[in-house]
Amino acid sequence: MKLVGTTISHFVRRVAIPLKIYGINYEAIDASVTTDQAVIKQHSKLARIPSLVLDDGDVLIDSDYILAEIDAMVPENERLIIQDPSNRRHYGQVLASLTGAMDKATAWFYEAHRRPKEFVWAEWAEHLRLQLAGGVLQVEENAHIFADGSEYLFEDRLTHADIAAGLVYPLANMAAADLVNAESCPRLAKLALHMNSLEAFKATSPS
Ligand SMILES: N[C@@H](CCC(=O)N[C@@H](CS)C(=O)NCC(=O)O)C(=O)O
Repeated sequence: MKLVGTTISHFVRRVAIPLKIYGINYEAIDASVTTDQAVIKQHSKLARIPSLVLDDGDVLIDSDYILAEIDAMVPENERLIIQDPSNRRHYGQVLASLTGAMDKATAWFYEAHRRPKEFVWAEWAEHLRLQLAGGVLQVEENAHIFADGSEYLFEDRLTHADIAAGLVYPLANMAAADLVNAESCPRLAKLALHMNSLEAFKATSPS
């Protein structure tokens, strides 16, 4: 199995972290969308990362779908998902907010830092920055739905929602510290610290 994409990408780490936690071996192909397009396109003409090349040659794209396939490779009780169906809607909405914020982090980064300076549309960059912050703040504001006193968001167990929070909170805090910080987001700030101390987070850290 090969995971295509640099771990600078939070979407690639979203897949790499569960692979590590599940103990599924894979070869990391460290390809960047800015410098390694040819390598990325060999596996997916959509030219996005991550893609996961399975041993039978099938190529999976899109982190949500890749995670669904990876989850199916491990016993049900080990999957990093909620177990209680009554949490399905909240879990889905929290994940959608966090991965939506990840999308906005990528878009903001490209708009604000990748474009030649003379082409930067400052108002749009600011809009994207506020969307990134908004996705994270929206989850914090719904903290009342989370398991009381637990270090995790749902069911006192590690899920993909905790992993997404651990990845996107630091990005939002970096891009929008005026809005997303330990004071405005105590629950997510603490969770992100915890997540980033996990071996699987450290092992996939780009730095
Ligand atoms: N929805 C996709 C988003 C992946 C994504 O945006 N990847 C970025 C890197 S962080 C990328 O490949 N960008 C290049 C492009 O979309 O052209 C997923 O969950 O995998």
